[in-house]
Amino acid sequence: MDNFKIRLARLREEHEALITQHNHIAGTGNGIFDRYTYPVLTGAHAPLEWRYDLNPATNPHLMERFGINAAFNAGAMKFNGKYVLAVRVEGYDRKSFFAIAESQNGVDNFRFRDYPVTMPETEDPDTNVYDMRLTRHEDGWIYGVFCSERKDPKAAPGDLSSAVAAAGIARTHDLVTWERLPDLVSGSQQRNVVLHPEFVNGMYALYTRPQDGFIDAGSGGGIGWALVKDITRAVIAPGDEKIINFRHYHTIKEMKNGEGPHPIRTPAGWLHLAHGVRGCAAGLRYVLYLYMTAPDDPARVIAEPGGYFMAPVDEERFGDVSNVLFSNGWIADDDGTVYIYYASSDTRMHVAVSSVDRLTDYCMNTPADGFRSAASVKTLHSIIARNREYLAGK
Ligand code: BGC
Ligand code: BMA
Repeated sequence: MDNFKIRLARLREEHEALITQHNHIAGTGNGIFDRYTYPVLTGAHAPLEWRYDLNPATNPHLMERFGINAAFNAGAMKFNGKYVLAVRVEGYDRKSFFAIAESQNGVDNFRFRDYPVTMPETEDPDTNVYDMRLTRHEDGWIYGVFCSERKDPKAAPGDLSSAVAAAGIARTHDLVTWERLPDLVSGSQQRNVVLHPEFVNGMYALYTRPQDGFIDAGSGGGIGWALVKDITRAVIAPGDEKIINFRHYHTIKEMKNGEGPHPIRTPAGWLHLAHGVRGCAAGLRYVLYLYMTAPDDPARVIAEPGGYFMAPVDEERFGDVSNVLFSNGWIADDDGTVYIYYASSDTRMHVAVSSVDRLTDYCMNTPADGFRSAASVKTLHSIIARNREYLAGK
């Protein structure tokens, strides 16, 4: 009993110290964004009430009864003045679910709500749900669009890993009670589907990522775009999905790409955050990149800086699925600050901070990918020559 009390007091103290740890900007940065030093959420941030039976009569050893493996790939929004994350929480059983965590300042003191989200199922229950994008739509609802994964009904006997990915759609007003709508119907599997916040030609607009198989994008050429009349029965007819941001040979998005959170409206156009994937001997490498589309046409690309915007560094490189940065949440604050919530290696959540001005400048003034080594050298030569000329004239 005494041992139980002593351990519980210690667990409480350690947990409280972890979630109240002050965060601060790390290093000098590259001028484009500033990373914060500590992860904003990890599996260890999950409340003790989730993980332990706290009654000494039924749990004399104060054992963990429900392990939380990771907290990652969170959707984000400002809600009632707070910075809110809809986190992909994953148990030791490899099932993920959504849980809301909130902070007053967006960079530390994120605290999970008492209960995770109860997401209603459709008549075809999801095996796993993950990577929710939050959109406050101009129709007045808050939407959560996420990946719903089910075992492939066509899998051969004994094949226990073939799966089918679809876009699950739910909506809420309070982030507590969710109404589940039918999954998106399109001609292919889908992951990384995102709802645009505004109506386009009176219709709902979706960023999609058509894929031939569960892992391979295959002939799905990149990030797609489709208009849907009725979000309560979202259907993309064959031929109505067009690719707006393409994959290319020998780039950071050679193998796959996908929209991150919904884009941010800026005076110069829509600012998009996406992920790009390439394959290498060590497996898939996921990095983040930005692109911009026209103010009056969110589907027309007007700028795309070459290469990645953020890639995993230091501790970010390691985790359950190493060498992965993934983001499906950012918040543009009223003062123009942008909080970029990104996960590293399918394990933990971090924040980096920038501004609408800085990210626009980055998109407009970073050289585009020239697709060849010689083109990169040419770009570098012109930067160096301009610098030498400027410095010599001072
Ligand atoms: C995992 C996702 C992953 C997907 C494709 C799913 O089973 O839960 O994290 O993105 O497979 O690899
Ligand atoms: C994907 C995503 C993420 C994950 C990544 C790396 O396909 O949808 O859930 O972060 O793989 O495992």
